[in-house]
Amino acid sequence: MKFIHAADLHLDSPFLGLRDEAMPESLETIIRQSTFESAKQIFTDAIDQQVDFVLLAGDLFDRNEQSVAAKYFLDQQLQRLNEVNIPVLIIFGNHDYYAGDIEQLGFPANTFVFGNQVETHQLTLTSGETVAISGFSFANQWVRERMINDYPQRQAVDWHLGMLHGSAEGIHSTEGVYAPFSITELQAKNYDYWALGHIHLRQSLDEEETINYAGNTQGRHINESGPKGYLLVESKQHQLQSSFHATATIDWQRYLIRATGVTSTELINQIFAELSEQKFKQLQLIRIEIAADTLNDEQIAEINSGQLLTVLQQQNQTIWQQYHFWVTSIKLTEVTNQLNDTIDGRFFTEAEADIFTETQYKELLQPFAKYQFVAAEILNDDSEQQIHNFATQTLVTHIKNEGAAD
Ligand SMILES: [Mn+2]
Repeated sequence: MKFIHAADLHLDSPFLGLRDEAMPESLETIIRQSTFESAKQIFTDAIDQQVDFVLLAGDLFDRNEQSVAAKYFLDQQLQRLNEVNIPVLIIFGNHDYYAGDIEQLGFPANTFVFGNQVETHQLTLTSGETVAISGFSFANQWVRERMINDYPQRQAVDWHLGMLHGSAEGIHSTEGVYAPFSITELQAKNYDYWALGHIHLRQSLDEEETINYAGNTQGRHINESGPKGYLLVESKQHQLQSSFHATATIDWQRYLIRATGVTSTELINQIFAELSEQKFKQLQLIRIEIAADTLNDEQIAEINSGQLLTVLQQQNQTIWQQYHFWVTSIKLTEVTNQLNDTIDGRFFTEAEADIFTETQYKELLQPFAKYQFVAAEILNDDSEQQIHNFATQTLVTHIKNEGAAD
């Protein structure tokens, strides 16, 4: 038996937070196409590798109002596999929940979509082996029940696999808690493999690596960096072995700079010199992080006002195709040390603990959070840290200027 396990394709993700005036149109197109390109490679590999079947564990679409582009794309890809008789099994997740008639989706004959209750679909492989696959699709965005309770015990087949889009307890993630389960509950079913979806960071939950989150297929922001793709699962003497295959066309990364010059021109030149030296093979979307203690006040002000980024990106427009990188943002890091130097550190720490609470932060941003694309940008750990850094830096600048006036 050989199959592909992929999840969280998020086809046609809009990459809303990324667009700015400076970004060249051709780059924007590449980014916009990236979720499609990665998915297409997975289907191509399925054909080339002659897998027995493909499991797609939820969030195929980025949102439940599926774009025509995403639907058209998926239809085409399913059709490619239909032509070579490779079955595709789909569950829908919290982003692409579906409660309608599955027939209405118009998928080709090779495609099986699980309904909103846990059900088991059986396949017989060309080798004669029998495979049972249990799963369910989200009917709405908010499935909070322990759906794991409805999964049957292992059946009398050669292989029994589970597909589940949901949250493993004890795993930290920024994705919400849906259809929760424990590893013990999964193991109690005695299945041979669990194809999980929902958490975008690829990981195995057991030592044998048969309970896996495949992770998403294309990183969509700085917190989804690193290689993204699918798991190829193969049987060797009735043991299953999974291996990761990268398909994403774009990667994200933080790049730390310690400034060596004193002017903004020197800083910009340094950033380009260091990034060009990396000789990236794949397109990188880069967040520059500059150690604040290596900068002077003027440079800090030029970064905070966004001026440095604007000039940097204008330059970046002319070389991104040659060096395969685009700088999306510039942030300051290591700012608290400076603050401790300037005022009583203990006093600041106490005030900080009162003000920078998660509750305060969420309350402050709540009015904006009703727009889903805004919520996705601001209500995560990372932006909280950014705002924190920015506020700290602003405070440092103010205090320093106060001191200078005396
Ligand atoms: Mn997802």
